[in-house]
Amino acid sequence: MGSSESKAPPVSACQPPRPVTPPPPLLEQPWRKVTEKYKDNLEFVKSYQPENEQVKYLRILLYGPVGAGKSSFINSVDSVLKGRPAGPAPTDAISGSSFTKQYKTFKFPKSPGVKYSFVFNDIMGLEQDSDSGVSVNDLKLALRGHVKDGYKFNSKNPLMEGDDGYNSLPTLEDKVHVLVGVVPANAVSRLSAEMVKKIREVREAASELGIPQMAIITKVDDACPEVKKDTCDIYKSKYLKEKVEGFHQLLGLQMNCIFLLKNYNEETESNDEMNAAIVCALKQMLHYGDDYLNDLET
Ligand SMILES: Nc1nc2c(ncn2[C@@H]2O[C@H](COP(=O)(O)OP(=O)(O)OP(=O)(O)O)[C@@H](O)[C@H]2O)c(=O)[nH]1
Ligand SMILES: [Mg+2]
Repeated sequence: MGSSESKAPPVSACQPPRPVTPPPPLLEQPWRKVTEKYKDNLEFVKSYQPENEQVKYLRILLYGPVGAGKSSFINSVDSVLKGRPAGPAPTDAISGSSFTKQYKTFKFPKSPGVKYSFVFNDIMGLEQDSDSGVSVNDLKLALRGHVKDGYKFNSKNPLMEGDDGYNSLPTLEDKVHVLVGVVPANAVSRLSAEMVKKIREVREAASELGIPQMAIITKVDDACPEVKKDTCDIYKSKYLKEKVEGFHQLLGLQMNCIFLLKNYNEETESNDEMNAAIVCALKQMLHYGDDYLNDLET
């Protein structure tokens, strides 16, 4: 018996390698707290009025790659304000080129005949080729308020002074007060060099005009299975935090100007966790835009 025991191979040699436990995909605490401030943030957004009396509406321009969720974000804002899914901006799941073709201002109804004091401009998506999608030139004109509402973009013929869609005498209200880049989470590390160049060019033009800039990272549900299961974990996801850091490094935007969210697309009911992330981003847009408008006055 003793000999059979002594011949037994060392225990460690018989055991299969111990499986390595992968690190948990979620942080214990969210790195940005959005849910507990939701009601206050919503109240702020709903009661917002520009301090600068030269403008009735603060203007936010969305831009970004085709299919990023720009129009969907406008619908998400409307959904939060109405407390139910809503969709004033048409969206599309399958078109290879930009579904949005026109420059359009979206206002949001507050009560009969009254609108909230901020508007969004939806725009054609950016594409990597130079002659498709919205041209960087048109985006620069939009920043300065030269693009008339309803203008239909033509990728091959950018807008020129003298064209019907050209507003030669823009007021402060026609100009953009906050510029917001929209990029899906899964696309952050896959943006082509051409796309990054276009985004940088637009950012530089906005910086020259002193226009504040932010970004929203959409489709967090597509990028992170834990978030797909439970939307309240957006700011706990390590993977999504890496996306924010990656975007910060790629384009130089400060981390506190980059927001994660899921747009309303498949929901039939309002969702407070989704709303909290959307409103947190929107509140910041209003703060930055308001600071910009106030700085013009001083
Ligand atoms: N899963 C998921 N789908 C989204 C989200 N946001 C937008 N989508 C979907 O993505 C598709 C494109 O969204 P759009 O809002 O049309 O994108 P866009 O940036 O306006 O695109 P263009 O107008 O073509 O430039 C639609 O099918 C949306 O329903 C999101 O947060 N999560
Ligand atoms: Mg669109």
